[in-house]
Amino acid sequence: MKFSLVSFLAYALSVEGHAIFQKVSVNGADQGSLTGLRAPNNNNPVQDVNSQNMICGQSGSRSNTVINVKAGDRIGTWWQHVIGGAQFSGDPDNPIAKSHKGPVMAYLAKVDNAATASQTGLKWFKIWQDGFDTGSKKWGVDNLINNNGWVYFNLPQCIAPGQYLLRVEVLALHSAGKQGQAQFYQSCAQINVSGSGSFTPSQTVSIPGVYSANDPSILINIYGAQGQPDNGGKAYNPPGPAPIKC
Ligand SMILES: [Cu+2]
Repeated sequence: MKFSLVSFLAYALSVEGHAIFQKVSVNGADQGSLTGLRAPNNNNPVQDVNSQNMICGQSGSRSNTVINVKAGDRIGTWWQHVIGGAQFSGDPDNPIAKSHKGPVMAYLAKVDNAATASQTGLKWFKIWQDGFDTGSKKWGVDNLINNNGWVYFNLPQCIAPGQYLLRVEVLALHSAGKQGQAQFYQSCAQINVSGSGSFTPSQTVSIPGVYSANDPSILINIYGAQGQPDNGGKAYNPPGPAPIKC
Protein backbone atom coordinates (compact mmCIF):
# COMPACT_ATOMS: atom_id res chain seq x y z
CA MET A 1 0.00 0.00 0.00
CA LYS A 2 2.72 2.37 1.01
CA PHE A 3 4.58 1.87 -2.27
CA SER A 4 1.52 2.36 -4.43
CA LEU A 5 0.73 5.58 -2.58
CA VAL A 6 4.27 6.82 -3.11
CA SER A 7 4.22 6.00 -6.80
CA PHE A 8 0.79 7.56 -7.15
CA LEU A 9 2.06 10.77 -5.55
CA ALA A 10 5.15 10.78 -7.75
CA TYR A 11 2.92 10.42 -10.78
CA ALA A 12 0.50 13.08 -9.58
CA LEU A 13 3.39 15.51 -9.10
CA SER A 14 5.12 14.66 -12.35
CA VAL A 15 2.06 15.14 -14.53
CA GLU A 16 1.92 18.75 -13.37
CA GLY A 17 5.00 19.45 -15.45
CA HIS A 18 5.43 23.05 -14.29
CA ALA A 19 8.68 25.06 -14.16
CA ILE A 20 10.60 27.76 -12.28
CA PHE A 21 12.94 30.45 -13.65
CA GLN A 22 15.74 30.06 -11.11
CA LYS A 23 19.10 31.09 -12.55
CA VAL A 24 20.67 33.77 -14.73
CA SER A 25 23.77 33.75 -16.90
CA VAL A 26 25.51 36.81 -18.35
CA ASN A 27 27.51 36.21 -21.54
CA GLY A 28 27.66 32.57 -20.50
CA ALA A 29 28.76 33.22 -16.90
CA ASP A 30 26.43 31.30 -14.59
CA GLN A 31 25.38 33.52 -11.66
CA GLY A 32 24.32 30.63 -9.40
CA SER A 33 21.05 29.20 -8.18
CA LEU A 34 18.53 31.90 -7.19
CA THR A 35 21.31 34.55 -7.14
CA GLY A 36 19.93 37.96 -8.00
CA LEU A 37 16.41 36.62 -8.28
CA ARG A 38 12.98 37.08 -6.82
CA ALA A 39 11.57 33.64 -7.50
CA PRO A 40 8.69 31.47 -6.32
CA ASN A 41 9.65 28.46 -4.21
CA ASN A 42 7.16 26.15 -5.86
CA ASN A 43 6.35 25.57 -9.50
CA ASN A 44 2.63 26.20 -9.43
CA PRO A 45 1.44 28.51 -12.18
CA VAL A 46 -0.36 31.79 -11.71
CA GLN A 47 -3.71 31.66 -13.51
CA ASP A 48 -5.37 34.89 -12.34
CA VAL A 49 -4.08 37.62 -14.65
CA ASN A 50 -5.07 40.23 -12.04
CA SER A 51 -3.04 38.66 -9.23
CA GLN A 52 -0.02 40.41 -7.72
CA ASN A 53 1.75 37.09 -8.30
CA MET A 54 1.78 38.01 -11.99
CA ILE A 55 4.69 40.34 -11.21
CA CYS A 56 7.49 38.02 -10.05
CA GLY A 57 5.58 34.83 -9.27
CA GLN A 58 4.30 33.67 -5.90
CA SER A 59 6.48 35.09 -3.16
CA GLY A 60 9.33 32.73 -2.41
CA SER A 61 13.04 33.46 -2.29
CA ARG A 62 14.47 36.95 -2.67
CA SER A 63 18.19 37.48 -3.22
CA ASN A 64 20.21 40.39 -1.81
CA THR A 65 22.36 40.37 -4.94
CA VAL A 66 22.07 42.70 -7.91
CA ILE A 67 23.57 41.25 -11.09
CA ASN A 68 25.85 43.55 -13.09
CA VAL A 69 25.22 43.53 -16.83
CA LYS A 70 26.05 45.73 -19.79
CA ALA A 71 23.57 46.86 -22.38
CA GLY A 72 23.94 44.42 -25.26
CA ASP A 73 24.97 41.47 -23.06
CA ARG A 74 23.61 38.03 -23.79
CA ILE A 75 21.34 37.08 -20.92
CA GLY A 76 20.45 33.47 -20.16
CA THR A 77 17.53 32.51 -17.95
CA TRP A 78 17.35 28.92 -16.70
CA TRP A 79 14.10 27.10 -16.19
CA GLN A 80 13.74 23.73 -14.51
CA HIS A 81 10.87 21.60 -13.25
CA VAL A 82 11.70 22.23 -9.57
CA ILE A 83 14.32 24.31 -7.75
CA GLY A 84 17.70 22.72 -8.51
CA GLY A 85 16.68 20.89 -11.67
CA ALA A 86 14.78 17.70 -12.38
CA GLN A 87 12.30 16.43 -9.83
CA PHE A 88 13.85 12.96 -10.02
CA SER A 89 16.33 11.15 -12.23
CA GLY A 90 14.92 10.76 -15.73
CA ASP A 91 12.13 13.28 -15.02
CA PRO A 92 10.35 13.54 -18.41
CA ASP A 93 8.86 16.90 -17.41
CA ASN A 94 12.21 18.64 -16.94
CA PRO A 95 12.78 21.46 -17.79
CA ILE A 96 9.01 21.73 -18.37
CA ALA A 97 6.39 19.34 -19.68
CA LYS A 98 6.39 19.14 -23.48
CA SER A 99 2.66 19.81 -23.45
CA HIS A 100 3.23 23.33 -22.09
CA LYS A 101 3.39 25.10 -25.47
CA GLY A 102 3.44 28.87 -25.48
CA PRO A 103 5.52 32.04 -25.71
CA VAL A 104 8.41 33.25 -23.54
CA MET A 105 8.61 37.00 -22.89
CA ALA A 106 10.94 39.43 -21.10
CA TYR A 107 10.02 42.77 -19.55
CA LEU A 108 12.05 45.47 -17.78
CA ALA A 109 11.04 48.09 -15.21
CA LYS A 110 13.31 50.86 -13.91
CA VAL A 111 13.87 50.95 -10.15
CA ASP A 112 16.18 52.90 -7.82
CA ASN A 113 17.58 49.85 -6.05
CA ALA A 114 16.84 46.46 -7.58
CA ALA A 115 17.55 44.58 -4.33
CA THR A 116 15.11 46.58 -2.23
CA ALA A 117 12.57 48.16 -4.58
CA SER A 118 8.92 47.33 -4.28
CA GLN A 119 7.78 45.38 -7.32
CA THR A 120 4.26 46.84 -7.26
CA GLY A 121 3.27 49.90 -9.28
CA LEU A 122 6.22 49.71 -11.67
CA LYS A 123 6.19 50.81 -15.31
CA TRP A 124 7.10 47.83 -17.48
CA PHE A 125 8.15 47.57 -21.10
CA LYS A 126 8.80 44.45 -23.13
CA ILE A 127 12.30 43.87 -24.52
CA TRP A 128 12.04 40.42 -26.11
CA GLN A 129 9.70 37.58 -26.91
CA ASP A 130 9.73 34.17 -28.55
CA GLY A 131 6.23 33.29 -29.69
CA PHE A 132 5.34 30.74 -32.37
CA ASP A 133 7.09 30.05 -35.65
CA THR A 134 4.48 29.02 -38.23
CA GLY A 135 7.18 27.46 -40.43
CA SER A 136 8.84 25.14 -37.91
CA LYS A 137 5.70 24.94 -35.71
CA LYS A 138 7.95 25.63 -32.73
CA TRP A 139 6.82 27.64 -29.72
CA GLY A 140 9.11 29.59 -27.40
CA VAL A 141 8.69 26.76 -24.90
CA ASP A 142 9.97 24.25 -27.49
CA ASN A 143 13.16 26.29 -27.83
CA LEU A 144 13.49 26.40 -24.02
CA ILE A 145 13.21 22.60 -23.88
CA ASN A 146 15.71 22.14 -26.73
CA ASN A 147 18.22 24.33 -24.84
CA ASN A 148 17.92 22.24 -21.65
CA GLY A 149 15.93 24.96 -19.92
CA TRP A 150 18.01 27.93 -21.04
CA VAL A 151 16.33 30.90 -22.72
CA TYR A 152 18.73 33.39 -24.28
CA PHE A 153 18.22 36.96 -25.45
CA ASN A 154 20.29 40.11 -25.71
CA LEU A 155 19.67 43.03 -23.43
CA PRO A 156 18.97 45.78 -25.98
CA GLN A 157 21.94 48.05 -26.63
CA CYS A 158 19.86 51.21 -26.05
CA ILE A 159 18.83 50.41 -22.45
CA ALA A 160 19.86 53.32 -20.23
CA PRO A 161 22.24 52.67 -17.32
CA GLY A 162 20.68 52.02 -13.94
CA GLN A 163 18.89 49.37 -11.96
CA TYR A 164 15.98 47.35 -13.23
CA LEU A 165 13.82 44.36 -12.50
CA LEU A 166 13.96 41.93 -15.41
CA ARG A 167 10.78 39.86 -15.48
CA VAL A 168 10.84 36.74 -17.65
CA GLU A 169 7.63 34.85 -18.24
CA VAL A 170 6.54 31.54 -19.74
CA LEU A 171 2.89 31.43 -20.78
CA ALA A 172 1.72 27.81 -21.14
CA LEU A 173 -1.33 27.55 -23.40
CA HIS A 174 -2.07 23.80 -23.39
CA SER A 175 -5.35 24.30 -21.47
CA ALA A 176 -5.96 27.91 -22.48
CA GLY A 177 -9.15 27.16 -24.43
CA LYS A 178 -11.01 27.71 -21.16
CA GLN A 179 -10.90 31.12 -19.49
CA GLY A 180 -8.62 31.14 -16.45
CA GLN A 181 -6.68 28.04 -17.54
CA ALA A 182 -3.68 29.68 -19.19
CA GLN A 183 -0.64 29.15 -16.95
CA PHE A 184 1.83 31.93 -16.20
CA TYR A 185 5.31 31.24 -14.79
CA GLN A 186 7.63 34.12 -13.94
CA SER A 187 10.44 35.32 -11.72
CA CYS A 188 12.30 38.65 -11.68
CA ALA A 189 16.04 39.20 -11.91
CA GLN A 190 17.57 42.19 -10.12
CA ILE A 191 20.01 43.82 -12.54
CA ASN A 192 22.31 46.84 -12.70
CA VAL A 193 22.84 47.95 -16.30
CA SER A 194 25.92 49.85 -17.44
CA GLY A 195 26.59 51.31 -20.85
CA SER A 196 25.80 54.43 -22.80
CA GLY A 197 22.18 53.81 -23.75
CA SER A 198 19.57 56.49 -23.27
CA PHE A 199 16.32 54.71 -24.05
CA THR A 200 13.25 55.84 -22.17
CA PRO A 201 10.05 54.01 -23.08
CA SER A 202 7.33 56.16 -24.60
CA GLN A 203 4.76 53.64 -23.44
CA THR A 204 4.77 51.37 -20.42
CA VAL A 205 2.31 48.87 -18.93
CA SER A 206 1.24 47.89 -15.43
CA ILE A 207 1.60 44.35 -14.09
CA PRO A 208 -0.95 43.17 -13.24
CA GLY A 209 -3.15 45.08 -15.64
CA VAL A 210 -1.43 44.48 -18.95
CA TYR A 211 -3.36 41.24 -19.62
CA SER A 212 -7.03 40.39 -19.50
CA ALA A 213 -8.40 36.88 -19.08
CA ASN A 214 -10.19 37.01 -22.43
CA ASP A 215 -7.24 38.42 -24.37
CA PRO A 216 -7.17 36.41 -27.64
CA SER A 217 -3.53 35.52 -26.91
CA ILE A 218 -4.51 34.09 -23.49
CA LEU A 219 -7.97 32.60 -24.08
CA ILE A 220 -7.04 30.48 -27.07
CA ASN A 221 -7.30 26.93 -28.40
CA ILE A 222 -3.86 26.18 -29.83
CA TYR A 223 -4.84 22.79 -31.30
CA GLY A 224 -5.36 22.35 -35.02
CA ALA A 225 -7.81 19.95 -36.69
CA GLN A 226 -5.46 16.98 -36.12
CA GLY A 227 -5.15 17.85 -32.43
CA GLN A 228 -1.60 19.10 -32.90
CA PRO A 229 -0.51 22.17 -30.85
CA ASP A 230 0.19 24.13 -34.05
CA ASN A 231 -2.35 26.93 -33.60
CA GLY A 232 -4.07 25.60 -36.71
CA GLY A 233 -1.05 26.85 -38.67
CA LYS A 234 -1.96 30.47 -37.89
CA ALA A 235 0.39 33.13 -36.59
CA TYR A 236 0.29 33.81 -32.86
CA ASN A 237 0.75 37.22 -31.24
CA PRO A 238 2.08 36.98 -27.68
CA PRO A 239 0.05 39.12 -25.26
CA GLY A 240 1.16 42.55 -24.07
CA PRO A 241 3.00 45.27 -25.96
CA ALA A 242 5.44 44.74 -28.81
CA PRO A 243 9.09 44.54 -27.74
CA ILE A 244 10.93 47.85 -27.94
CA LYS A 245 13.13 48.57 -30.93
CA CYS A 246 16.40 50.37 -30.36
CU1 LIG B 1 1.88 23.17 -15.71
